[in-house]
Amino acid sequence: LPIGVFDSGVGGLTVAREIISQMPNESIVYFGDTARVPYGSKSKDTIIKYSRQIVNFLQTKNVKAIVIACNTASAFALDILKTEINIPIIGVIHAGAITATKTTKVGRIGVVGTNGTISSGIYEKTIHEINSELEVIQKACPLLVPLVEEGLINDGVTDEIISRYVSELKSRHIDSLVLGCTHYPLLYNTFRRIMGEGVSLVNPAYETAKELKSLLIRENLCAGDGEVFHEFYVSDMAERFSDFASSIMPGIVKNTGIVNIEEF
Ligand code: DGN
Repeated sequence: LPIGVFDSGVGGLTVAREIISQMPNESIVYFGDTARVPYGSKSKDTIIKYSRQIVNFLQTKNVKAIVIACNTASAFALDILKTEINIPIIGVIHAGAITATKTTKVGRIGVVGTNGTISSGIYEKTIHEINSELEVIQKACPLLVPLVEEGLINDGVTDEIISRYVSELKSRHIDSLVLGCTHYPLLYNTFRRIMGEGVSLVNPAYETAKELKSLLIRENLCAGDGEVFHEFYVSDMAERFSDFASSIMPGIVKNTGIVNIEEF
Protein backbone atom coordinates (compact mmCIF):
# COMPACT_ATOMS: atom_id res chain seq x y z
CA LEU A 1 0.00 0.00 0.00
CA PRO A 2 1.17 3.54 -0.70
CA ILE A 3 2.01 6.38 1.66
CA GLY A 4 -0.22 9.45 1.41
CA VAL A 5 1.63 12.77 1.31
CA PHE A 6 -0.05 16.14 1.12
CA ASP A 7 0.77 19.80 1.04
CA SER A 8 -0.85 23.11 0.20
CA GLY A 9 0.77 22.89 -3.25
CA VAL A 10 4.13 22.06 -4.74
CA GLY A 11 6.26 22.56 -1.62
CA GLY A 12 5.59 19.11 -0.19
CA LEU A 13 7.43 17.67 -3.15
CA THR A 14 10.62 18.37 -1.19
CA VAL A 15 9.30 15.85 1.35
CA ALA A 16 8.10 13.38 -1.32
CA ARG A 17 11.55 13.61 -2.90
CA GLU A 18 13.23 12.66 0.40
CA ILE A 19 10.81 9.77 0.98
CA ILE A 20 11.49 8.42 -2.52
CA SER A 21 15.24 8.72 -2.05
CA GLN A 22 15.34 7.21 1.45
CA MET A 23 12.71 4.51 0.78
CA PRO A 24 12.90 3.49 -2.88
CA ASN A 25 10.57 0.52 -2.29
CA GLU A 26 7.69 2.68 -1.10
CA SER A 27 4.89 4.01 -3.31
CA ILE A 28 3.42 7.46 -2.81
CA VAL A 29 0.10 9.14 -3.47
CA TYR A 30 0.68 12.89 -3.33
CA PHE A 31 -1.96 15.60 -3.15
CA GLY A 32 -1.11 19.29 -3.60
CA ASP A 33 -3.92 21.74 -2.85
CA THR A 34 -2.96 24.11 -5.66
CA ALA A 35 -6.46 25.63 -5.87
CA ARG A 36 -6.36 26.83 -2.25
CA VAL A 37 -2.66 27.58 -1.72
CA PRO A 38 -1.26 29.42 0.23
CA TYR A 39 -2.06 27.95 3.62
CA GLY A 40 0.45 30.18 5.38
CA SER A 41 -1.97 33.10 5.56
CA LYS A 42 -5.21 31.23 6.44
CA SER A 43 -6.89 30.54 9.79
CA LYS A 44 -6.58 27.39 11.84
CA ASP A 45 -10.20 26.36 11.24
CA THR A 46 -9.82 26.68 7.49
CA ILE A 47 -6.60 24.67 7.45
CA ILE A 48 -8.24 21.93 9.53
CA LYS A 49 -11.19 21.78 7.14
CA TYR A 50 -8.92 21.59 4.08
CA SER A 51 -6.62 19.00 5.65
CA ARG A 52 -9.55 16.81 6.68
CA GLN A 53 -10.87 16.79 3.11
CA ILE A 54 -7.44 15.80 1.80
CA VAL A 55 -7.08 13.02 4.36
CA ASN A 56 -10.52 11.72 3.28
CA PHE A 57 -9.37 11.76 -0.34
CA LEU A 58 -6.09 9.98 0.45
CA GLN A 59 -7.95 7.29 2.36
CA THR A 60 -9.92 6.49 -0.80
CA LYS A 61 -6.50 5.59 -2.26
CA ASN A 62 -5.90 3.04 0.53
CA VAL A 63 -2.86 4.74 1.96
CA LYS A 64 -1.23 2.95 4.91
CA ALA A 65 0.13 6.11 6.54
CA ILE A 66 -0.07 9.86 5.93
CA VAL A 67 2.59 12.54 6.00
CA ILE A 68 1.40 16.13 6.29
CA ALA A 69 4.21 17.56 4.19
CA CYS A 70 3.33 21.17 4.98
CA ASN A 71 4.54 23.05 8.01
CA THR A 72 1.45 25.21 8.25
CA ALA A 73 -0.97 22.25 8.03
CA SER A 74 1.17 20.26 10.47
CA ALA A 75 1.06 23.18 12.90
CA PHE A 76 -2.72 23.52 12.78
CA ALA A 77 -4.23 20.16 11.84
CA LEU A 78 -1.98 17.27 12.94
CA ASP A 79 -3.23 16.97 16.52
CA ILE A 80 -6.88 16.86 15.58
CA LEU A 81 -6.44 14.55 12.58
CA LYS A 82 -4.52 12.08 14.74
CA THR A 83 -7.65 11.59 16.81
CA GLU A 84 -9.87 11.10 13.75
CA ILE A 85 -8.17 8.39 11.70
CA ASN A 86 -6.85 4.95 12.46
CA ILE A 87 -3.70 4.90 10.35
CA PRO A 88 -0.43 6.57 11.42
CA ILE A 89 -0.15 10.25 10.53
CA ILE A 90 2.88 12.48 11.06
CA GLY A 91 3.70 16.09 10.29
CA VAL A 92 6.96 17.83 9.45
CA ILE A 93 7.47 19.77 12.67
CA HIS A 94 8.48 17.13 15.17
CA ALA A 95 11.47 15.59 13.41
CA GLY A 96 12.98 18.98 12.56
CA ALA A 97 12.48 20.27 16.09
CA ILE A 98 14.23 17.25 17.61
CA THR A 99 17.17 17.58 15.24
CA ALA A 100 17.52 21.27 16.07
CA THR A 101 17.73 20.50 19.79
CA LYS A 102 20.46 17.97 19.07
CA THR A 103 22.54 20.18 16.80
CA THR A 104 22.68 23.41 18.80
CA LYS A 105 25.68 23.80 21.07
CA VAL A 106 25.09 27.35 22.26
CA GLY A 107 21.40 26.71 23.00
CA ARG A 108 20.04 29.26 20.52
CA ILE A 109 17.92 27.95 17.64
CA GLY A 110 16.49 30.01 14.80
CA VAL A 111 13.29 29.05 12.99
CA VAL A 112 12.12 30.45 9.67
CA GLY A 113 8.69 29.72 8.13
CA THR A 114 5.47 31.20 6.80
CA ASN A 115 3.42 33.68 8.82
CA GLY A 116 1.06 30.83 9.79
CA THR A 117 3.78 28.52 11.06
CA ILE A 118 5.65 31.25 12.93
CA SER A 119 2.58 32.82 14.53
CA SER A 120 1.37 29.37 15.63
CA GLY A 121 4.58 29.15 17.70
CA ILE A 122 4.60 25.41 17.00
CA TYR A 123 8.36 25.01 16.62
CA GLU A 124 9.06 26.96 19.77
CA LYS A 125 6.50 24.91 21.69
CA THR A 126 7.81 21.59 20.37
CA ILE A 127 11.45 22.54 21.03
CA HIS A 128 10.58 23.66 24.56
CA GLU A 129 8.78 20.38 25.24
CA ILE A 130 12.08 18.67 24.48
CA ASN A 131 14.29 21.16 26.32
CA SER A 132 12.82 24.23 27.98
CA GLU A 133 16.23 25.87 28.43
CA LEU A 134 16.79 26.46 24.73
CA GLU A 135 16.23 29.88 23.27
CA VAL A 136 14.15 29.92 20.09
CA ILE A 137 14.25 32.95 17.81
CA GLN A 138 11.64 32.91 15.06
CA LYS A 139 11.28 34.86 11.85
CA ALA A 140 8.43 34.73 9.34
CA CYS A 141 9.67 34.96 5.75
CA PRO A 142 6.46 35.29 3.72
CA LEU A 143 8.14 36.43 0.50
CA LEU A 144 10.17 33.26 0.04
CA VAL A 145 7.37 30.93 -1.12
CA PRO A 146 6.36 33.13 -4.06
CA LEU A 147 10.02 33.68 -5.00
CA VAL A 148 10.65 29.92 -5.16
CA GLU A 149 7.45 29.33 -7.10
CA GLU A 150 8.49 31.99 -9.60
CA GLY A 151 11.71 30.04 -10.13
CA LEU A 152 13.93 32.69 -8.50
CA ILE A 153 15.91 30.10 -6.59
CA ASN A 154 19.37 31.28 -7.58
CA ASP A 155 18.74 34.97 -7.88
CA GLY A 156 20.24 38.07 -6.31
CA VAL A 157 16.80 39.34 -5.30
CA THR A 158 16.15 36.21 -3.25
CA ASP A 159 19.63 36.43 -1.67
CA GLU A 160 18.96 40.02 -0.65
CA ILE A 161 15.57 39.20 0.87
CA ILE A 162 16.94 36.22 2.79
CA SER A 163 19.81 38.37 4.12
CA ARG A 164 17.32 40.85 5.50
CA TYR A 165 15.08 38.20 7.00
CA VAL A 166 17.93 36.46 8.82
CA SER A 167 19.84 39.53 9.98
CA GLU A 168 18.36 39.40 13.49
CA LEU A 169 18.94 35.64 13.76
CA LYS A 170 22.57 36.24 12.84
CA SER A 171 23.07 39.08 15.26
CA ARG A 172 21.69 36.91 18.06
CA HIS A 173 24.25 34.21 17.23
CA ILE A 174 22.05 31.20 16.71
CA ASP A 175 23.98 28.07 15.71
CA SER A 176 21.09 25.95 14.39
CA LEU A 177 18.45 27.10 11.92
CA VAL A 178 15.27 25.17 11.10
CA LEU A 179 14.12 25.66 7.50
CA GLY A 180 10.50 25.46 8.67
CA CYS A 181 8.68 25.68 5.37
CA THR A 182 8.47 23.12 2.59
CA HIS A 183 9.97 25.48 0.04
CA TYR A 184 13.06 26.48 1.99
CA PRO A 185 15.11 23.31 1.40
CA LEU A 186 15.19 24.49 -2.23
CA LEU A 187 17.01 27.59 -0.92
CA TYR A 188 19.40 25.49 1.16
CA ASN A 189 22.55 26.69 -0.58
CA THR A 190 21.56 30.32 -0.25
CA PHE A 191 20.78 29.95 3.45
CA ARG A 192 24.05 28.04 3.84
CA ARG A 193 26.04 30.84 2.28
CA ILE A 194 24.28 33.66 4.12
CA MET A 195 24.28 31.99 7.55
CA GLY A 196 27.91 30.90 7.32
CA GLU A 197 29.56 27.64 8.31
CA GLY A 198 29.00 28.02 12.05
CA VAL A 199 25.24 27.49 11.72
CA SER A 200 23.75 24.00 11.19
CA LEU A 201 20.79 24.03 8.84
CA VAL A 202 17.96 21.64 9.74
CA ASN A 203 15.96 20.34 6.78
CA PRO A 204 12.60 19.06 8.11
CA ALA A 205 11.88 17.29 4.80
CA TYR A 206 14.92 15.08 5.25
CA GLU A 207 14.30 14.52 8.97
CA THR A 208 10.63 13.70 8.39
CA ALA A 209 11.47 11.04 5.80
CA LYS A 210 13.81 9.51 8.38
CA GLU A 211 11.08 9.61 11.02
CA LEU A 212 8.64 7.99 8.56
CA LYS A 213 11.12 5.22 7.86
CA SER A 214 11.46 4.39 11.57
CA LEU A 215 7.69 4.50 11.95
CA LEU A 216 7.11 2.06 9.07
CA ILE A 217 9.70 -0.32 10.51
CA ARG A 218 8.24 -0.04 14.02
CA GLU A 219 4.66 -0.61 12.82
CA ASN A 220 5.70 -3.37 10.43
CA LEU A 221 4.34 -1.42 7.47
CA CYS A 222 7.34 -1.43 5.12
CA ALA A 223 6.66 -2.28 1.48
CA GLY A 224 7.94 -5.57 0.09
CA ASP A 225 9.51 -6.03 -3.32
CA GLY A 226 6.33 -5.35 -5.30
CA GLU A 227 5.84 -2.74 -8.00
CA VAL A 228 6.57 0.84 -6.94
CA PHE A 229 4.25 3.61 -8.20
CA HIS A 230 3.94 7.32 -7.51
CA GLU A 231 0.67 9.12 -8.18
CA PHE A 232 0.24 12.88 -8.05
CA TYR A 233 -2.99 14.83 -7.70
CA VAL A 234 -3.76 18.52 -7.38
CA SER A 235 -6.88 20.64 -7.03
CA ASP A 236 -5.95 23.02 -9.89
CA MET A 237 -3.23 23.88 -12.42
CA ALA A 238 -1.96 20.36 -13.08
CA GLU A 239 0.41 21.46 -15.80
CA ARG A 240 2.12 24.10 -13.70
CA PHE A 241 2.49 21.50 -10.95
CA SER A 242 4.06 18.97 -13.33
CA ASP A 243 6.50 21.61 -14.61
CA PHE A 244 7.59 22.56 -11.11
CA ALA A 245 7.88 18.88 -10.16
CA SER A 246 10.11 18.14 -13.16
CA SER A 247 12.38 20.98 -12.17
CA ILE A 248 13.01 19.60 -8.68
CA MET A 249 12.58 15.84 -9.20
CA PRO A 250 13.09 15.07 -12.88
CA GLY A 251 11.36 12.01 -14.29
CA ILE A 252 9.21 11.15 -11.26
CA VAL A 253 5.95 12.98 -12.01
CA LYS A 254 4.59 11.59 -15.27
CA ASN A 255 1.06 12.87 -15.10
CA THR A 256 -0.92 14.81 -12.56
CA GLY A 257 -4.61 14.18 -11.87
CA ILE A 258 -7.13 16.85 -10.94
CA VAL A 259 -9.35 16.23 -7.92
CA ASN A 260 -12.37 18.24 -6.85
CA ILE A 261 -11.27 18.26 -3.22
CA GLU A 262 -14.36 20.12 -1.95
CA GLU A 263 -16.30 16.88 -2.54
CA PHE A 264 -14.41 14.99 0.15
N1 DGN B 1 3.70 24.32 2.37
C1 DGN B 1 3.64 25.53 3.15
C2 DGN B 1 4.47 25.36 4.42
O1 DGN B 1 5.32 24.48 4.53
O2 DGN B 1 4.25 26.12 5.36
C3 DGN B 1 4.18 26.71 2.37
C4 DGN B 1 3.28 27.13 1.25
C5 DGN B 1 2.09 27.87 1.75
O3 DGN B 1 1.04 27.32 1.91
N2 DGN B 1 2.24 29.12 2.01
